[in-house]
Amino acid sequence: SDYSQEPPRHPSLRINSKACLFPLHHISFFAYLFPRFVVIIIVYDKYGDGFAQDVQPFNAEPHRSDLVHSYVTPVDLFYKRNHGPIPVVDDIERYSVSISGLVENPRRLSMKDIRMLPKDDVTATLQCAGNRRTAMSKTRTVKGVGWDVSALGNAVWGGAKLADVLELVGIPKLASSTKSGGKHVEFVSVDRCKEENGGPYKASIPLAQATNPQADVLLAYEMNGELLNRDHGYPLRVVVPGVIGARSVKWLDSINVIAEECQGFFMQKDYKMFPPSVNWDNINWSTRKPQMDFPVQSAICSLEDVNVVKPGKVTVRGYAVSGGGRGIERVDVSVDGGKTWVEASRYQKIGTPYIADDASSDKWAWVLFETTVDVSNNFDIVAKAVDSAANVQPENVEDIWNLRGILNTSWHKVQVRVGR
Ligand code: MTE
Ligand code: MO
Repeated sequence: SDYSQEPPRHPSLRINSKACLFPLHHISFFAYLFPRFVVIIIVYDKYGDGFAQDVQPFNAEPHRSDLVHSYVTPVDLFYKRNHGPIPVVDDIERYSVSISGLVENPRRLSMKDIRMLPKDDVTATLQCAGNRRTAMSKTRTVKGVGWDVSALGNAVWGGAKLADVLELVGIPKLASSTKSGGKHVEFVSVDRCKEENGGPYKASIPLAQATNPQADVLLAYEMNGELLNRDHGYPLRVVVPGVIGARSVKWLDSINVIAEECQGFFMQKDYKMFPPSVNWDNINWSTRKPQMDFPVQSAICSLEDVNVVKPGKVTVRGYAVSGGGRGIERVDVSVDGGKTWVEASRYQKIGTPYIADDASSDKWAWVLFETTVDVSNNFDIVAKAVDSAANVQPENVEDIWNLRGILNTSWHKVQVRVGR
């Protein structure tokens, strides 16, 4: 197959590249019509996420109603999040991943070497920390790509366990440090982004997680049983289950075992959770840790933000997922804006009830939920999930507002208006 070609992208994907607002080829036209507008655009870009890159980086999410048609999200519908142009790795014979840093036996692994290790299939939901950001920005402006509720997807990732890969360089399973003082595993990509001043995208996880076979961290070369395509990291990506998507580095180039966590932009100057009082004038990035586990989340996908329906039965269907391998214990649905609740049914395999922490449940994966409600007058439908550690979603987005607009896990509310 020709990997210089763009992979199949479902035509219904909503493209979120902020840049699309002002594609470069329109500027001369704008300049001609409204010279002042150009000044506005330039000021906008000073703060923006790369309008000058035209339609790069490519960011897209499916429509929410498409998301819950299947437990496993089809690859062409899966959200796509990039910080720079999508790289083309076409010479697979020459491709290799170097593993070095604070290790006994640094090595370079070819795809052949990686495929020789036992293959693992892990069903895991990947969720962008910015999922549901658009709703958060309605309270107070935040900085970042606007997402509805679909900046996540559930896939079956196939690849080698990172714990097995690290054994090849002399790091045993369940190690929390190496002899030479390595405590973190850094993943460096092939792609280049402006936030790293033209350097590669990178992130790290603790060595203890990387070497724990139960943590299921993968170097994945398959997605839903197909060869990983280049939107999702061909030829090889990291998948860190239960953790915000930003740590699952695509187009892996090298692995460094290091003493301190990765000092890259996306670990140190982004993807951190700040309290609502912190703004761009008083922010001190070093006061917070990089976000890792995802908190409990859910959203209604069978309804829009505002719906006009006929009186009668309405199906409420959506997803619920938590980080850190915490399963979903319960999903509550309210038709009176959160005064009273009913419990929705949950499933992972269609037709089979989901039981949290059942040996057959996919602990890194979402559950879909469904319930039917009677609609006779106007009301708000709300969903909230409870995870296996009894964590509950917060009610109000105001309480968790943060300047980067991450981790909006507030109760998901939609309006239903009765029409004829
Ligand atoms: N890896 C690289 N190399 N470059 C990136 O821009 N984006 C990250 C992560 N890995 C990114 C990356 C973010 S923020 C997310 S949410 C996921 O990839 C998105 O993965 P997907 O595009 O396969 O859905
Ligand atoms: Mo993300």
